[in-house]
Amino acid sequence: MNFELNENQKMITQMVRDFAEKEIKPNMKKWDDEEIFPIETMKKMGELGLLGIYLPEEYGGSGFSYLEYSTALMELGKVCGGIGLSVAAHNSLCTGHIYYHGNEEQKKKYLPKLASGEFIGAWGLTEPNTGSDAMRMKTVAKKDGNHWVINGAKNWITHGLSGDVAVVLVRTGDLLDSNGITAFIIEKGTPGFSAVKIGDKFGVRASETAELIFDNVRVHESQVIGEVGQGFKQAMQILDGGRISIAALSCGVARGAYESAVKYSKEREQFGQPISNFQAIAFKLADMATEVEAAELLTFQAADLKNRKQNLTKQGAFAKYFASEVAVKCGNEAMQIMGGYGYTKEYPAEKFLRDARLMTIGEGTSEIQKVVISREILK
Ligand code: COS
Repeated sequence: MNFELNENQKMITQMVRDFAEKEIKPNMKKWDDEEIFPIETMKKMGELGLLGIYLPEEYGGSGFSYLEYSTALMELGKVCGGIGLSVAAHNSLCTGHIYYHGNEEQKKKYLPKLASGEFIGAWGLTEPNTGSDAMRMKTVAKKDGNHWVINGAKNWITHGLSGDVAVVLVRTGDLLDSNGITAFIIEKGTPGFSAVKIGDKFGVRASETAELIFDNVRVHESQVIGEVGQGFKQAMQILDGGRISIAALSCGVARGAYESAVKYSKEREQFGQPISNFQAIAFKLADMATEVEAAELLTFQAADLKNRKQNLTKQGAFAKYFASEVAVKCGNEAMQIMGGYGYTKEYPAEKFLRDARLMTIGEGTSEIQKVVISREILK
């Protein structure tokens, strides 16, 4: 066991930090205020290799592992949870689904474009009436010759509007049949396939969210990922990996909030001294520091299991559940330490708190993580 960052992780930390300083920090207030998804910034992250970070070089990727991927998200989360969420969803969900379950032809066709940022990826599982209960989805595909015809809708889809390609989970069998759901690759511009932006979000406002609509969308059978009927199980595996990315992002948000609280408490004076001198504040910082460190260790443990192709259902849920709750706690405590200033947009605490709140909801709520964990430990 080695708890040091490896050389690649150190290099990525510096690279993402430099990029964030130059490209994200100067613009992120505008993106957040106006709910702008900065697609050009995404493309630049593609040029840096952040959009295919764990893909092998043969598919245009950077050839790193989940440790480096997690490190990049931790660094992005310290700056902007919205940008981090877009990078996480692009890599883990759409790109990951094609990489782990697609055939060679699909991988060669889509992965280099997703890795370079030429294509932005979206992934659709959730529907307006099925969130945690994903299996009960209603979007349906019927076979018609060598095509499938899809009807229905998907909700809360990151990059639903700007995505050039989407992986979508659709019912092809009976309701509640775990072998009755299939994954399809659908390209933007396919007739009948449209999207509507979902606005007015509380946090992660620089990340685009939309509803996808399917109105007799004809998709060739060559766009099916893996076997017909295996989509639900593929999606569960993809979420196992995706939860590592949300955990990593949560660690970044938590650390960002913690570091801003440390800085503020050393500068802010009350009763004739910096407020960090008071145990009421110092103990809050001690709790935050301990929990951020524990969240990072859980995240790297899950990433290491993923790298070694071990089952990580339980550890991915541990990491996602714990890290996301720590992010909310750190955002909240940072705001408390900053008092009235923390309650304004001039100080960073409120954005960390708003961004953190999504982490306990997206890719499975904290309650769903506890369902997954309890099922695993009681098996
Ligand atoms: N990896 C591989 N297969 C898995 C799996 C995993 N992690 N989890 C479940 N499966 C398989 C099961 O083994 C089962 O297979 P069989 O029917 O052949 O036995 C099948 O999938 C159905 O699983 P299960 O019976 O557990 O399904 P449930 O309907 O009870 O749902 C939960 C399980 C609640 C865990 C699932 O619906 C879930 O994760 N919901 C949250 C969805 C979510 O995170 N949405 C957010 C998306 S935002 S991007």
